[in-house]
Amino acid sequence: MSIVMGSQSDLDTLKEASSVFKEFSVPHEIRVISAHRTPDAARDFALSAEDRGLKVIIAGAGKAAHLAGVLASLSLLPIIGVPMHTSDLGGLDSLLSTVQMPGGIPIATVAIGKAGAKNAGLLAVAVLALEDKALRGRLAAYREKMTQEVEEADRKLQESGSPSA
Ligand code: RP5
Repeated sequence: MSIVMGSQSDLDTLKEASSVFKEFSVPHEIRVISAHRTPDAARDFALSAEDRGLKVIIAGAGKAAHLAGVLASLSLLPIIGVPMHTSDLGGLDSLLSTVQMPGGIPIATVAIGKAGAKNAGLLAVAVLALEDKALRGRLAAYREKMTQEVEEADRKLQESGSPSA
């Protein structure tokens, strides 16, 4: 599993994906590779990814975010794109650059920013879980815990007395 980002400045966001992998004990690497600033490294990374045993690549980038698209153009591995939040356009620039791929070269694009990075991690876990029963069990338990937390929050709210209509 690999998490790649276009700049060191993306790390705070992509840490969310790394946290998910740590929670599920999924081994992973974290790389800074830019489609624009280090195009040769991006190409080498994509062409060697499958031979290195990677199964899914998470690629996060911002602004004219071409990293996920470039990797997807050079690798058959599933690529999950995380659009970074940006100061100028709020991440809409990153989102459109990542999601609007031409037919034939797909990227599974998630939400802008930290929620997207977290979901990228969970989506990658779901892909791995297709062939790993133990991991699938941990994913099911994760979902169940979330469900219980929402039910518990609702129960407490009802006990404290909901406002009358
Ligand atoms: C993109 O430009 C990076 O992915 C980052 O989100 C954005 C800004 O990069 P820095 O100028 O902070 O290196 O390529």
